[in-house]
Amino acid sequence: MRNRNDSRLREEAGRPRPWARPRWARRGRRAGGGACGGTSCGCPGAVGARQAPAGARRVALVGSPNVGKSALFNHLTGAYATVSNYPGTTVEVTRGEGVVEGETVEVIDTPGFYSFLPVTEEERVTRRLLVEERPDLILHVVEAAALDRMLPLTFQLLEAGFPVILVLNMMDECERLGLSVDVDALSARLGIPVVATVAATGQGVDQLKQEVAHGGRSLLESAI
Ligand SMILES: Nc1nc2c(ncn2[C@@H]2O[C@H](COP(=O)(O)OP(=O)(O)O)[C@@H](O)[C@H]2O)c(=O)[nH]1
Ligand SMILES: [Mg+2]
Repeated sequence: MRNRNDSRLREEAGRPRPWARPRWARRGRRAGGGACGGTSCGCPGAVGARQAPAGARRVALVGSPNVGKSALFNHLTGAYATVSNYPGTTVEVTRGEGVVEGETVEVIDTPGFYSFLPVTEEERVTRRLLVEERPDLILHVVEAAALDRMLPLTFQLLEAGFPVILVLNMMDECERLGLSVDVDALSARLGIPVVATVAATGQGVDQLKQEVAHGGRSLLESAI
């Protein structure tokens, strides 16, 4: 016997569902996407309700839009991620857990950020997150071929007192353009670890994990 609601269901199946989250936002089993974005309502997706392992270091991926932050986030984290609106905003922040040399760390994929003088809502959220949550380590992700344009933010992050690892992503594009970067010289000049990656293939991710495990302080500490 046919259900009398069949035709209505068929009609609705073809319509876009405004409440449906994109597939990438739904991966993992933990609840995500708190509708309120608040911290005190008990909504499982709210930022304040996330369950990071007690004492886990927070590692934030920071940088301009489209430099490969989310691609690196996927390499650094496992199958579980939580997507939620930052409190009081409609801007989404993704969090996950990664394991580096046996240590579980919380990894945060922040919205696109050009500088500490924010223009967009996304930038304002990232600045708030950096100020309020004070991540233990920043992975400043830049497009290797546009290093000169993106390096000023590295200095701003260092001036703000964050331990920083500079991630030169999209090295494949850099090479395709016939450009090369002396990673060791850059690292020595800046006094911070610099890691070259191709997030599209995972190249350099193991080295990045090693640097994260060492806290990004190796060169700074040896310089003191
Ligand atoms: N060729 C190349 N493309 C990359 C690399 N990393 C990321 N991408 C691509 O660059 C685009 C932006 O990446 P995404 O991770 O969304 O950047 P985000 O905005 O910083 O999070 C996507 O199409 C990625 O597939 C890389 O190392 N090489
Ligand atoms: Mg992204």
